[in-house]
Amino acid sequence: MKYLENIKSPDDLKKLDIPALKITAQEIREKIIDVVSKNGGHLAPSLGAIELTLALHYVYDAPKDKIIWDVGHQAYAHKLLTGRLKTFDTLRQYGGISGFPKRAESEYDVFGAGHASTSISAALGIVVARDLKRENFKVVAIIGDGALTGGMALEGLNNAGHLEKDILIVLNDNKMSIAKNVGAFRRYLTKITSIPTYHKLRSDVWDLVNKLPHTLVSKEITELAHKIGDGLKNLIVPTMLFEGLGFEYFGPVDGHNISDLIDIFQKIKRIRGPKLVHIITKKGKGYYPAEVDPTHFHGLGKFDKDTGLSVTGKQLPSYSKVFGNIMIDLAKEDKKIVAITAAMPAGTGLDDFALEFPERLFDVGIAEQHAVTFAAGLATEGMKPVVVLYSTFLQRAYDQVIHDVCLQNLPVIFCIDRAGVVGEDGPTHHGTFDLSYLRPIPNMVIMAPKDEIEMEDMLYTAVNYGKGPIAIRYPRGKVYGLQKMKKPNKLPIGKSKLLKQGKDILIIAVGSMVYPSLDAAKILSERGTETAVINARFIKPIDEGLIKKEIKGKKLIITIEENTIKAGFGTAVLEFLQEVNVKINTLNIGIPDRFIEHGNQKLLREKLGLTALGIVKRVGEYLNGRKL
Ligand SMILES: Cc1ncc(C[n+]2csc(CCOP(=O)(O)OP(=O)(O)O)c2C)c(N)n1
Repeated sequence: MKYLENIKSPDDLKKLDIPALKITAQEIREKIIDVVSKNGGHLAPSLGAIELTLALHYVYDAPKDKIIWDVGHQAYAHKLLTGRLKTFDTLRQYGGISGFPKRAESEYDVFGAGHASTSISAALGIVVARDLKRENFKVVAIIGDGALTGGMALEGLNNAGHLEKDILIVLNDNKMSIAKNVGAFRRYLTKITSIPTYHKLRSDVWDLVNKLPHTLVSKEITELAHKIGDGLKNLIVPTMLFEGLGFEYFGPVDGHNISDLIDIFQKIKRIRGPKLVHIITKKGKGYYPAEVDPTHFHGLGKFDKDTGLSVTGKQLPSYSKVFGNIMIDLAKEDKKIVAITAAMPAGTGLDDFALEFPERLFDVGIAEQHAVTFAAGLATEGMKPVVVLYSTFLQRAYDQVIHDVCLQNLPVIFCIDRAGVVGEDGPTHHGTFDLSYLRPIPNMVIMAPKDEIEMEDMLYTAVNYGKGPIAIRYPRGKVYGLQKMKKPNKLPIGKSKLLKQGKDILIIAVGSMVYPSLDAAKILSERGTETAVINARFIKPIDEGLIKKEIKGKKLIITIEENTIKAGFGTAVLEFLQEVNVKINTLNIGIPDRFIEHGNQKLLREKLGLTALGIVKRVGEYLNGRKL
């Protein structure tokens, strides 16, 4: 390493010339590939944003100037240039640095991220605060073409164009979301990147303006340049969306050409008002396997950096994959089934479904809110819409779930992937709230399967339910590898299943916690505490009949769920016990009332006590602490 190791802060970067910056870019690339190959992470987005990051930190003066990342999965170079080279090896590991910008981690991480489409709104808030406080610094929001498909980004653009404040938005356009980016916006971006004549003429005009001394760039001259630009534009392009919204549009610029990027940022720094620079980048830039397959290398686990091949353990499929296969089987039988994904066909296991039923798979972009209301519309016409979202991203569409689906009691099927702790992506991505946020909504039915066979039964039940909204939540990770022996069964709504009898204590377990509970019950029973286990299956409605029957004579009722302990399944059981006025010892196990850090999924579950031994320990502590 020639330059990178001497860059302690962006100030050190400013001493380098263009050839040195190019070498630094290469060093950053190598470091990122090396660490991500060992720790997993978001490789392709970060590789595509290296030159952009160098140019931004070269021209702007962070942390005084504020650089705000969207999603933040492309910010590895930013971390390396802002004092985190030494800790970068710990990326995404428990106790190590986060895979996303995190305010607590660095003063350079101005705004935490993980979910898409937030950067413009956050940056605009900072801009308005700056102006109200009469402070003087620059604010830059970076957003990808994928994240721009999110409604919130458009709300931010709308507001920023209206307020006419001094803000720069960098649109990092690599034509990719995680999958290929889709939508009318995408089409528009392609259109404007393919009219070079206009952009060339236009940038000549701006070049001229920029050649004038700073003091001479008056409002009048800027306006004149606008007018010339507009005249050219009207000759060549019918509409310019960003300009129509009040942004000065610059670009398209080659996002891997450091000197061009520095040049344009230096010029733009002198122009006040809302500006948007459109840069064109290649996802995975500089690492051949990632350039060829940017979707796979978007975010991945360990891999061999020489070959690009994943280093995988046991070859069991994931819940998402099994889910996708079940969807195909069900859709073959039932033409009304359609699937909706918000920019995640591969992550949700729907990529094969997309091949099999291209006209029945709707990738709506990063638009969870729209996905839900779009599904509601489909349901009013008798279709069977299956909305497949990660638990953490469904949070975005809460009002749509309540107002558009549940209030109208529409039969939308929610398949909620990545429920529970997800691992290295950390608190922005853990799916630890869905049971709590869905449970209070009237009409909603919520299920959680203990394994892949039950997931099939639940999906079959859901698509044949038809009476209203119904949700299935399942975890990130591999299935158990069980043999499918039968056709799927329709489950009676709200019925749990007693899996093991025992006279002393009762565990009622939800989804991913059922097998650990059975193991715990075995250990407890061997130690003399006979433990019964119920597989809850339904979080709403709960099986009041079975609970009432099975609590009889028990010394302790335990609930366990991979969800926050607040307002989750355990609370539902407590509410029921209170309703029927039963006084009994209860222990609710789940995720404590705090945001859970990043780290290996298995390790996190161990630390949270969401394992068989964890359950045994908690029960032991409880029994020792109380006289039952
Ligand atoms: C609200 C939300 N939905 C979905 C995701 C999952 N996600 C992470 S990155 C990404 C694609 C972002 O594409 P883009 O903004 O173009 O950045 P790129 O990865 O191409 O650099 C998606 C869909 C998310 N982070 N947030």
